[in-house]
Parts: sequence; structure tokens; C-alpha cells
Amino acid sequence: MTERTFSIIKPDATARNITGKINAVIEDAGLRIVAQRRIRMSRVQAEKFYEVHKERPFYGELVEYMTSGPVVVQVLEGDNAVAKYREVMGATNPAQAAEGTIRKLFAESIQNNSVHGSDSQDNAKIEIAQFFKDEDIVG
Ligand code: RTP
Ligand code: MG
Repeated sequence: MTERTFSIIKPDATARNITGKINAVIEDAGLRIVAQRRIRMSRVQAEKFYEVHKERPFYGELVEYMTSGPVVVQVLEGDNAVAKYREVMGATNPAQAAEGTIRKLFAESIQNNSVHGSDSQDNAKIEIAQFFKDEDIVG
């Protein structure tokens, strides 16, 4: 079933100028980038986005990191896009990520792991709506 997921290319990746390389992996996996914008996340945006992790010990550092440089927010579309993109991203910790995944190829550490992808269809909808208007998504 065709669905959409939300992606962020994180500050470690924009800093190394590898957004195109990451987009190539996304497209080679059969996902289409149907919306994309480069932004500087505000503290308020980052705190809201990662609110589910508020009680985790890494929350403060994570918000700090996500606001430390530009990010690229994206909407990806394709068959089973949510699960497909999680597969393409690889495990949160790059040391455990499978060969060929974005995090295996590019991530620097468990925090600086190059990309975010929604973990469910419900969250994908919520996350997409946080950053994109319907008319800015062109499928
Ligand atoms: P994401 O939400 O960014 O797609 O990543 P994920 O589902 O694979 O991982 P999650 O558990 O949701 O964690 C969100 C992000 O927090 C950072 N993190 N740091 N220092 C740490 O131990 C730690 N653990 C997680 C990562 O940037 C992770 O992607
Ligand atoms: Mg997550």
C-alpha cells in the first residue's frame, strides 16, 4: 500500500555535505521524496518533536544536537514507506546497523546517526503535519 513517512537528515549529515548521498540511498530503495525543505530547527520545534523522549537521559543533549545546525525535513512516499524507510535507515546505533543501510554507511554515533524516520503510520501523519502543509507535498 502506498503511504508516506517523515524523514529528517540530521545536523551531522548536513555538516558533512552528504544530503545528496543520503537521498540517493532513499531513491535507490524505491522511495520518492515528495516534499523537502532545509531548515534550522528551533529549540521549541525540537523539544516538541522529541517530546516522547522527554524523560530519557539523552533528551537534553538530543535537543541541543538537533538545533546545532541545519536539517533537511522530508516526506517520503512509497509502498509500505514507514517500515521500508526504517529498514533503509538501519538500527539506531550504527554499530548494530546492517550493511548498506544509511546509518551503517554514514552515521557517526548513536546520537549523530544521520537520519530520523517515523516509527508508525500514526506518528508519520503527526510528524508530517508538524513541518509541511498539504499543498507543499507533491506526490
Ligand atoms: P529516530 O527517532 O531519530 O528516527 O531514531 P530511532 O527511532 O532509531 O531512535 P529513538 O529511540 O527514537 O531515539 C531518537 C534519537 O535520539 C538519539 N539517541 N541518543 N545517547 C543515546 O543513547 C541516544 N539514544 C538515542 C538518536 O539521535 C536517536 O535517533
Ligand atoms: Mg524514534
